[in-house]
Amino acid sequence: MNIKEKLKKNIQTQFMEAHNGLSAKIVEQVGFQAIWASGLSISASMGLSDRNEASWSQIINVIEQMSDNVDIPILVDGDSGFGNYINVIRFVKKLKKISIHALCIEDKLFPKINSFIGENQDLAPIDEFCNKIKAAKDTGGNNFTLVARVEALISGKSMEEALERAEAYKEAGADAILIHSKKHYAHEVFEFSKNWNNKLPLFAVPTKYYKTSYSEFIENGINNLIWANHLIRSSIRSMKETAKIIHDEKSLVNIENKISTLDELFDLTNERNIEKLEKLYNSKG
Ligand code: SPV
Ligand code: MG
Repeated sequence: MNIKEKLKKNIQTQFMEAHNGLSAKIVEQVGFQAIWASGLSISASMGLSDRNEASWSQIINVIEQMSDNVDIPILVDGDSGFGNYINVIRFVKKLKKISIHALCIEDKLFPKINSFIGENQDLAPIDEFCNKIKAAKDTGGNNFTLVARVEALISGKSMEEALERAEAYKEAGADAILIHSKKHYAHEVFEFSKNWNNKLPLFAVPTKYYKTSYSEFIENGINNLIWANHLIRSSIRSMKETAKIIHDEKSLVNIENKISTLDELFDLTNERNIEKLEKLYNSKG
């Protein structure tokens, strides 16, 4: 089911972060029903900051690897739209060409800075951001989903401003609102939800308020959760540990049982399937 239908039917959905073809496959195999193509995680996997240091064509390249490898829908983190409405239009056109039909854009400036860095980041003027939403919607067409991300709370602005912005983005045609927060408990997200009163489906990103339970989100009217950076963070920890042990011990003895087997790797890369194809198309007689 695509993201638009899920939102229409109010289906509870967990969007798991992926940052390349391999992680996207793992997300799908584990059973998640949707992927968050995280700007932070994709940039990090390139060794780059989350400040639009990677060009959008580099991002498209990675997202295409994901799209090629999975059937579940992908919600793309489009940062602040990679520029103005013109860049948004081109980005949406490109997404459609690689079979991706859902985009999230945030109401910050270009280049953006990751929301967890610094305080009181500047926000985009409301009318300018609304024009980006309209441009994305007009370009995307009926099957395209546009999630408008409100950065007011995480940027130290008031609840009133967050609600005012969300209302404007709804009027501009957004299909859902992502309300971002870096508090350690979800109270401001829940307060937003209460005031918002189901006018559009809500997304939350519980990175900082990670102790809040799934059922609390559902009880508070938030059906869409984004686990935004947990695969890249787990791979960083794991790669560091493995590299350090091999470096220090000059041996694989204490590593072999801690890492995935080669068979697990070959499963993920469809090696067995290719062996079948070999028999069909590459036999010598
Ligand atoms: C991302 O995953 O890139 C996000 C979420 O935008 S956050 O890092 O929380 O801003
Ligand atoms: Mg991001």
